[in-house]
Amino acid sequence: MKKLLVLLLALCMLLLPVLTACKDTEEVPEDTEAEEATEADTSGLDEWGRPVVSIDVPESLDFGGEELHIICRNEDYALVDVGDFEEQTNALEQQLYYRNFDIEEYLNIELVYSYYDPTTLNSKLNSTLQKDLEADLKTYDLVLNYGTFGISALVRDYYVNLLDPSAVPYMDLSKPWWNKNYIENAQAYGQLYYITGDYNLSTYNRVMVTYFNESLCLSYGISENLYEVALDGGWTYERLFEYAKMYDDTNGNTVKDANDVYGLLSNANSEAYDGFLYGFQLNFVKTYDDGAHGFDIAGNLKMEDAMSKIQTLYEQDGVWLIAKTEGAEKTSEQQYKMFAESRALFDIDVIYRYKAQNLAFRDMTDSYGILPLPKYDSEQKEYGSGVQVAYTICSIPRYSNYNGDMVSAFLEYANGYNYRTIRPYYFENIVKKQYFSTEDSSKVFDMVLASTDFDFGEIYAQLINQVNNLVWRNVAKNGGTVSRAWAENETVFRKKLIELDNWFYSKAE
Ligand SMILES: [Ca+2]
Repeated sequence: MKKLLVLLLALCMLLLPVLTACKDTEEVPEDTEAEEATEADTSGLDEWGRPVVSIDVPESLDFGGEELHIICRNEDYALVDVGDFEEQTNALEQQLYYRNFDIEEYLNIELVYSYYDPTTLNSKLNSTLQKDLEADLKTYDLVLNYGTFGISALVRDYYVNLLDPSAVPYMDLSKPWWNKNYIENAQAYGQLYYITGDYNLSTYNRVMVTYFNESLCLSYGISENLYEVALDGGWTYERLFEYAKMYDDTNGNTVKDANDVYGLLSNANSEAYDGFLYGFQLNFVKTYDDGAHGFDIAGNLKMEDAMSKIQTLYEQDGVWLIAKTEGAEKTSEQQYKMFAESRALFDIDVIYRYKAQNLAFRDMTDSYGILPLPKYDSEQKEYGSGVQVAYTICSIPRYSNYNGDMVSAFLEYANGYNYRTIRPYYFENIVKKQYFSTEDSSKVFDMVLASTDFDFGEIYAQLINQVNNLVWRNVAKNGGTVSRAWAENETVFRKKLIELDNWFYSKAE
């Protein structure tokens, strides 16, 4: 199929002087379901009540069949961004595959991909890119990187400032397909080097939620409608705390093991703790009026109390924590299997971890749903949701002759395209109908998405002496207090944050 398209494109280019409207004459695979989804009503809203917004990337653009080379993450769950599915195994993969044809046709480009491991600051992805940038080889036009490691100092000096309209003429960050909260929290002194938007379905997939097994909750006497509780704003720490006491030695061997039933299941590698930062509306870092950043940790009584709450929560009888509970495995496989096999009433995890987890949940006999992370207390007005640090960020490498027109047109068009078609297709037809399947669960899902938040301190944690690990995750997992962890590392934290701010400031000059 792709070869055919390339041939058509080549033919088209030969005939270009004659065929002025080359783009309109080509045969490309039709994306009927998604196309139907774009039809607007007269009120200016689409069928899901979202504003119909034009993508202002002119159709007259023509990059002459040039390759747009994307260096990207090789992990299974991040492939939904680039959608390079030569062999599609489901409807979403098919939609994404055809989307790419449409984009290639619209801009007259050819998408090319290189996949590397992105999972450290010095990852293969970052080091490969760094060598290429240093030698100014111009191999890559666009980078799709792992959120928490993509900000690596190896490559950041070579990135285009996305807030400079002359550098990215076709990007319009006011459009609804760009993640405003990320943009607001990732920038400093008018500099923004990373961005995430609707093109990055993997970012949505990393949103943390509380799953609950509806059938199991009923059989263990939880009769209240948890969706209603959540939608009425009543899903709080206190409730989850009560449920986390529930434990049933179902195999009767008087030993807590992975075959029993637990009130609360999660993963001490990250998800058990990270989401509560946002659920409780806490930030590591605040921004001053002059644009500089400062910590909001020392003397933060709410953060200290929140830590104590989380530690107490996970000490309850009915808790099984991956990588923490005695006898538990270290990786997430046991977590998703236990939930899928009805071994837990509640489970704190991301929307989509990877394919095997997703398939196991969809194959479950019991019905399950999602709730947000609980509120700190009933006084808290809104829920807060966090995105686990493995979300995807996009950057444009600044070679001496990088093609800002082409990459910005691609990013704007791909994000706008996903906003119009892929995102509603994914959310409405797949996530809501296949993952969650009830209308109430869908409402909760919308509420969760509407409350997602980023924190400068966590976005750049790897450059701030791993502040998220040292004052939060490790303390929650291993005991101690936020204030002690802060005191032990305060000097380095402050030094690193100033260095980071200074770096941003130096780029602004
Ligand atoms: Ca047992």
